[in-house]
Amino acid sequence: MCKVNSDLSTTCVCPVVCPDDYSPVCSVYLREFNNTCKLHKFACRVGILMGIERKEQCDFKDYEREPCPVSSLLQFHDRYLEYLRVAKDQSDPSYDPGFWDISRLTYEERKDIIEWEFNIQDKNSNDILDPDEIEAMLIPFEDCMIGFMKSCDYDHNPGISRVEWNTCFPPIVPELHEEEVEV
Ligand SMILES: [Ca+2]
Ligand SMILES: [Ca+2]
Repeated sequence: MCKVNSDLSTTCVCPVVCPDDYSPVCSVYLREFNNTCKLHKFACRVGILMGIERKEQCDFKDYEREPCPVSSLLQFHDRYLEYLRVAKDQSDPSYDPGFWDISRLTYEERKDIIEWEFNIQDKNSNDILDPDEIEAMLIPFEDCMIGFMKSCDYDHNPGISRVEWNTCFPPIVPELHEEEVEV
């Protein structure tokens, strides 16, 4: 549904109509959908990546984590970005966070924060967030975090690459120049 562009932004085409087939899927946020199309439609509409935990009903007793409530999910990405911005701010006295409203960060400011976190967490500098590095990043009592990390790892190569990480935080939308807008 989404593809990564050369500048690491993403272009998504959302399904408009889904079949009514009942072929349940359980998302990595432990939210169940009647079929895969409906999962993609929901994720695309709210502008997030959403991985599939398994192609059957969610059976919560199989998991040690709690489902991520939709209300938390919808604001998770901004909440996490805000958390990272505060961390970055505290680590670097010369860093000027500018506006405190996360929605007013520019594309470059968002990218700086996201890449800063990647560089810090990639302890062995292999340009991948390895499974043990990801484990260390999980915030306790944050029900949406595991789903978020699993959704980031969408290419099914172990770990989260820099490209995957950069696309975890939609909307990262570069300022469009008029000549780049397709009509
Ligand atoms: Ca690493
Ligand atoms: Ca991966």
